[in-house]
Amino acid sequence: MNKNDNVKISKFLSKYLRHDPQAIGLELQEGGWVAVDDLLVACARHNLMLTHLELAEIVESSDKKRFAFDATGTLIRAQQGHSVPVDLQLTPLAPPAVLYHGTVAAALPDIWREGLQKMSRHHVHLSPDVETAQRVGGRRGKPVVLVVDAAALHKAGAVFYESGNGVWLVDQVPPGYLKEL
Ligand code: HQG
Repeated sequence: MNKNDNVKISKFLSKYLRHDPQAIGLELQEGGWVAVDDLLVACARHNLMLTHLELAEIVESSDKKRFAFDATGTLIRAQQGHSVPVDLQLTPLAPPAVLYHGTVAAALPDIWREGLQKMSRHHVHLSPDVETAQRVGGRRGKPVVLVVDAAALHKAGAVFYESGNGVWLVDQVPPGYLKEL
Protein backbone atom coordinates (compact mmCIF):
# COMPACT_ATOMS: atom_id res chain seq x y z
CA MET A 1 0.00 0.00 0.00
CA ASN A 2 1.29 3.44 -0.79
CA LYS A 3 0.98 6.55 1.38
CA ASN A 4 -2.16 7.77 -0.41
CA ASP A 5 -3.90 4.48 0.23
CA ASN A 6 -2.93 4.72 3.88
CA VAL A 7 -4.40 8.21 4.22
CA LYS A 8 -7.59 7.14 2.47
CA ILE A 9 -7.99 4.08 4.67
CA SER A 10 -7.13 6.06 7.80
CA LYS A 11 -9.89 8.56 6.94
CA PHE A 12 -12.34 5.73 6.33
CA LEU A 13 -11.47 4.14 9.68
CA SER A 14 -11.69 7.51 11.50
CA LYS A 15 -15.14 8.08 10.10
CA TYR A 16 -16.53 4.75 11.24
CA LEU A 17 -14.60 4.24 14.48
CA ARG A 18 -15.24 7.79 15.71
CA HIS A 19 -18.35 9.18 14.15
CA ASP A 20 -20.67 6.80 12.37
CA PRO A 21 -20.07 3.12 13.21
CA GLN A 22 -23.70 2.21 12.52
CA ALA A 23 -23.40 3.30 8.91
CA ILE A 24 -21.30 0.18 8.23
CA GLY A 25 -23.15 -2.00 10.71
CA LEU A 26 -20.71 -1.70 13.60
CA GLU A 27 -21.49 -1.02 17.24
CA LEU A 28 -18.75 0.30 19.50
CA GLN A 29 -18.32 -1.79 22.64
CA GLU A 30 -17.48 -0.28 26.01
CA GLY A 31 -14.24 1.63 25.67
CA GLY A 32 -14.95 2.31 22.00
CA TRP A 33 -13.66 -1.09 20.87
CA VAL A 34 -14.81 -3.17 17.94
CA ALA A 35 -13.69 -6.68 17.00
CA VAL A 36 -11.01 -6.52 14.32
CA ASP A 37 -12.75 -9.33 12.43
CA ASP A 38 -16.04 -7.43 12.43
CA LEU A 39 -14.30 -4.29 11.21
CA LEU A 40 -12.60 -6.11 8.34
CA VAL A 41 -15.87 -7.73 7.28
CA ALA A 42 -17.64 -4.35 7.43
CA CYS A 43 -14.85 -2.76 5.40
CA ALA A 44 -15.04 -5.50 2.78
CA ARG A 45 -18.80 -5.00 2.49
CA HIS A 46 -18.07 -1.37 1.72
CA ASN A 47 -15.50 -2.09 -0.96
CA LEU A 48 -12.45 -1.72 1.23
CA MET A 49 -10.61 -5.02 1.06
CA LEU A 50 -8.14 -5.02 3.90
CA THR A 51 -6.16 -7.86 5.47
CA HIS A 52 -5.20 -8.12 9.13
CA LEU A 53 -1.64 -7.38 8.13
CA GLU A 54 -2.56 -4.25 6.17
CA LEU A 55 -4.69 -3.00 9.05
CA ALA A 56 -1.80 -3.54 11.46
CA GLU A 57 0.43 -1.58 9.10
CA ILE A 58 -2.03 1.35 9.08
CA VAL A 59 -2.28 1.33 12.88
CA GLU A 60 1.49 1.19 13.20
CA SER A 61 2.33 3.83 10.59
CA SER A 62 -0.36 6.39 11.45
CA ASP A 63 1.55 9.60 12.16
CA LYS A 64 -0.70 10.39 15.08
CA LYS A 65 -1.38 6.86 16.33
CA ARG A 66 -5.06 7.45 15.74
CA PHE A 67 -5.98 3.80 16.27
CA ALA A 68 -4.91 1.14 18.73
CA PHE A 69 -5.35 -2.59 19.21
CA ASP A 70 -6.12 -3.97 22.66
CA ALA A 71 -3.61 -6.22 24.39
CA THR A 72 -4.96 -9.34 22.66
CA GLY A 73 -4.91 -7.77 19.21
CA THR A 74 -8.50 -8.85 18.58
CA LEU A 75 -10.08 -5.45 19.27
CA ILE A 76 -9.38 -2.04 17.74
CA ARG A 77 -10.51 1.49 18.56
CA ALA A 78 -9.85 5.12 17.72
CA GLN A 79 -7.75 6.61 20.50
CA GLN A 80 -9.65 9.90 20.61
CA GLY A 81 -11.72 12.28 18.53
CA HIS A 82 -15.08 10.51 18.76
CA SER A 83 -18.35 12.30 18.24
CA VAL A 84 -20.50 9.27 19.10
CA PRO A 85 -21.03 8.72 22.83
CA VAL A 86 -18.25 6.51 24.08
CA ASP A 87 -16.52 6.05 27.40
CA LEU A 88 -12.85 5.54 26.55
CA GLN A 89 -12.20 4.49 30.17
CA LEU A 90 -9.19 6.75 30.41
CA THR A 91 -7.61 7.38 33.80
CA PRO A 92 -7.48 10.96 35.10
CA LEU A 93 -3.91 12.18 35.16
CA ALA A 94 -2.13 15.30 36.38
CA PRO A 95 -1.18 17.30 33.27
CA PRO A 96 2.14 18.99 32.58
CA ALA A 97 2.27 22.57 33.90
CA VAL A 98 1.60 24.00 30.47
CA LEU A 99 -0.29 22.66 27.45
CA TYR A 100 -1.05 24.24 24.07
CA HIS A 101 -4.06 24.62 21.81
CA GLY A 102 -3.83 25.37 18.12
CA THR A 103 -6.63 27.37 16.60
CA VAL A 104 -7.18 30.27 14.16
CA ALA A 105 -7.74 34.00 14.66
CA ALA A 106 -11.40 33.80 13.63
CA ALA A 107 -12.19 31.67 16.70
CA LEU A 108 -10.48 33.99 19.18
CA PRO A 109 -13.34 36.41 19.97
CA ASP A 110 -15.54 33.46 21.00
CA ILE A 111 -12.68 31.78 22.83
CA TRP A 112 -11.86 34.90 24.85
CA ARG A 113 -15.54 35.15 25.77
CA GLU A 114 -16.39 31.54 26.64
CA GLY A 115 -13.05 29.76 26.77
CA LEU A 116 -12.19 26.62 24.85
CA GLN A 117 -15.25 24.45 24.41
CA LYS A 118 -15.35 20.89 23.16
CA MET A 119 -17.51 21.82 20.16
CA SER A 120 -18.57 18.57 18.42
CA ARG A 121 -16.02 16.37 20.23
CA HIS A 122 -16.10 14.84 23.71
CA HIS A 123 -13.32 16.98 25.09
CA VAL A 124 -11.20 19.99 24.31
CA HIS A 125 -8.00 18.65 22.71
CA LEU A 126 -4.71 20.06 23.96
CA SER A 127 -1.22 19.45 22.62
CA PRO A 128 1.92 18.78 24.67
CA ASP A 129 4.11 21.06 22.53
CA VAL A 130 3.91 24.18 20.39
CA GLU A 131 4.78 22.39 17.13
CA THR A 132 1.87 19.97 17.48
CA ALA A 133 -0.51 22.81 18.35
CA GLN A 134 0.65 24.70 15.26
CA ARG A 135 -0.12 21.67 13.14
CA VAL A 136 -3.57 21.29 14.68
CA GLY A 137 -4.40 24.98 14.18
CA GLY A 138 -2.89 24.88 10.69
CA ARG A 139 -5.68 22.54 9.55
CA ARG A 140 -7.98 25.56 9.54
CA GLY A 141 -5.72 28.34 8.28
CA LYS A 142 -2.90 30.38 9.74
CA PRO A 143 -2.39 28.82 13.16
CA VAL A 144 -2.64 30.73 16.41
CA VAL A 145 -1.30 28.94 19.47
CA LEU A 146 -2.85 29.43 22.90
CA VAL A 147 -0.95 28.56 26.06
CA VAL A 148 -3.05 26.77 28.66
CA ASP A 149 -2.18 27.08 32.34
CA ALA A 150 -2.89 23.40 32.87
CA ALA A 151 -1.40 23.28 36.37
CA ALA A 152 -3.73 26.01 37.65
CA LEU A 153 -6.76 24.52 35.89
CA HIS A 154 -5.97 21.11 37.36
CA LYS A 155 -5.53 22.66 40.78
CA ALA A 156 -8.94 24.28 40.36
CA GLY A 157 -10.46 20.80 39.97
CA ALA A 158 -10.54 20.16 36.21
CA VAL A 159 -10.03 16.52 35.27
CA PHE A 160 -7.41 15.84 32.60
CA TYR A 161 -6.86 12.67 30.59
CA GLU A 162 -4.11 11.69 28.22
CA SER A 163 -5.24 9.68 25.21
CA GLY A 164 -3.01 6.82 24.14
CA ASN A 165 -1.46 9.05 21.48
CA GLY A 166 -0.32 11.99 23.56
CA VAL A 167 -3.35 14.25 23.15
CA TRP A 168 -4.49 15.82 26.43
CA LEU A 169 -8.22 15.99 27.00
CA VAL A 170 -10.25 18.22 29.30
CA ASP A 171 -13.88 19.30 29.51
CA GLN A 172 -13.28 22.99 28.90
CA VAL A 173 -10.73 25.72 29.45
CA PRO A 174 -12.16 28.98 30.84
CA PRO A 175 -10.62 32.16 29.38
CA GLY A 176 -8.73 32.93 32.58
CA TYR A 177 -6.42 29.96 31.95
CA LEU A 178 -5.51 30.99 28.42
CA LYS A 179 -3.07 33.38 26.82
CA GLU A 180 -1.76 33.78 23.31
CA LEU A 181 1.76 32.47 22.71
C1 HQG B 1 -12.31 25.93 18.17
C2 HQG B 1 -7.24 16.41 14.98
C3 HQG B 1 -15.29 29.02 18.91
C4 HQG B 1 -11.03 25.16 18.35
C5 HQG B 1 -6.23 17.34 15.59
C6 HQG B 1 -10.96 24.41 17.03
C7 HQG B 1 -6.53 17.32 17.06
C8 HQG B 1 -13.84 27.34 19.48
C9 HQG B 1 -12.41 24.12 16.71
C10 HQG B 1 -7.99 16.94 17.10
C11 HQG B 1 -14.20 27.46 20.84
C12 HQG B 1 -12.83 22.71 17.06
C13 HQG B 1 -8.83 18.07 17.63
C14 HQG B 1 -15.15 28.44 21.18
C15 HQG B 1 -12.74 25.90 20.68
N1 HQG B 1 -15.66 29.19 20.19
N2 HQG B 1 -14.39 28.11 18.53
N3 HQG B 1 -15.55 28.64 22.44
N4 HQG B 1 -13.51 26.55 21.56
N5 HQG B 1 -12.93 26.36 19.42
O1 HQG B 1 -11.48 19.68 15.21
O2 HQG B 1 -8.66 20.95 18.63
O3 HQG B 1 -6.83 14.40 12.72
O4 HQG B 1 -13.11 19.73 17.17
O5 HQG B 1 -9.94 26.04 18.53
O6 HQG B 1 -4.92 16.97 15.27
O7 HQG B 1 -8.97 21.57 16.16
O8 HQG B 1 -8.90 14.14 14.06
O9 HQG B 1 -10.76 20.39 17.54
O10 HQG B 1 -10.40 25.20 16.01
O11 HQG B 1 -5.80 16.41 17.81
O12 HQG B 1 -6.87 12.76 14.58
O13 HQG B 1 -13.18 25.03 17.50
O14 HQG B 1 -8.36 16.64 15.76
O15 HQG B 1 -6.86 15.09 15.08
O16 HQG B 1 -12.22 21.83 16.14
O17 HQG B 1 -8.66 19.22 16.83
P1 HQG B 1 -11.94 20.33 16.47
P2 HQG B 1 -9.20 20.63 17.30
P3 HQG B 1 -7.40 14.01 14.04
